[in-house]
Amino acid sequence: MTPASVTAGAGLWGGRMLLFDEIPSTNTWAVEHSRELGHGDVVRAAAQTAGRGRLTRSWLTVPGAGIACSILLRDPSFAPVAPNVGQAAAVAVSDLLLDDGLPARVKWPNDVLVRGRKIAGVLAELAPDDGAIVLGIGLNVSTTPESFSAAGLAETATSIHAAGGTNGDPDSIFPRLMCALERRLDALCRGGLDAIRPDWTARDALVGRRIEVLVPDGGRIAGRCGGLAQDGRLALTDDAGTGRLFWSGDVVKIASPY
Ligand code: BT5
Repeated sequence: MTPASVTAGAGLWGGRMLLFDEIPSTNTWAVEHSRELGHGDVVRAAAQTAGRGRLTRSWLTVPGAGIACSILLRDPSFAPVAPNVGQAAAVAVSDLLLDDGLPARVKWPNDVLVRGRKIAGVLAELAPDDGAIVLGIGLNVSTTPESFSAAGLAETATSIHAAGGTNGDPDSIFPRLMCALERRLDALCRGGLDAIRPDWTARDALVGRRIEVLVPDGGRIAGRCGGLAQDGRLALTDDAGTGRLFWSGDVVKIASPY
């Protein structure tokens, strides 16, 4: 499988953009071909047939209606902030949406919501071959409510168009996403998570709310969300009053503020 086009300088920090018409998953391709990719190269596809979420979940990319891309990060300056690149990417996507007048919020670990519905997801992985980071972003641009319904996402997903944002198409929005991403990733490398955290907190869909966290062993822990900790973990005061921090998990229930 080879890209339909490769454009020098169109990636991040002068990297290349490799564009596919259709591919199973940009993250899978980038992980498998990481040795052929340089820092800032972007793998993008108009359609994904097997888009992936975290764990074994899937990501819907309707052909021509969304942005699906993966960015390769190889510069050593990313090593200390590797656990936080997904959070920087979620804030970058929310920058773009807020500029279009949409009330974008971020949800730990790295989702972007508009009015409680998911509009973008982020999947950061390590390429096992060479330790580079593959940062995947899926953003719904013109996906229709009918397409979400057909995928069982009628109640939980939205797109820029469905939420009443710009009429731009994925191709016109993509360069803006790249700019926002480059800016936030540069800030993360220079200043660590501290450079991102204030904006994350201002846009946090969870802080101060009663939430339930589904932890990797299958347990559920309920309590009041304390927001994003200094290292990127989720802070929670559980119902027994004990402070807890989570590196991974899923927030499965969000109630109104306490
Ligand atoms: C994510 O996982 O949200 C990460 C999504 C990353 C997608 C990008 S696209 C480019 C790159 N290549 C890939 O193959 N992946 C990345 P997670 O937090 O596990 O959420 C997955 C869940 O979101 C699914 O189980 C569905 O419930 C829901 N979902 C799937 N597709 C969606 C969509 N298009 N919009 C909103 N929600 C969706």
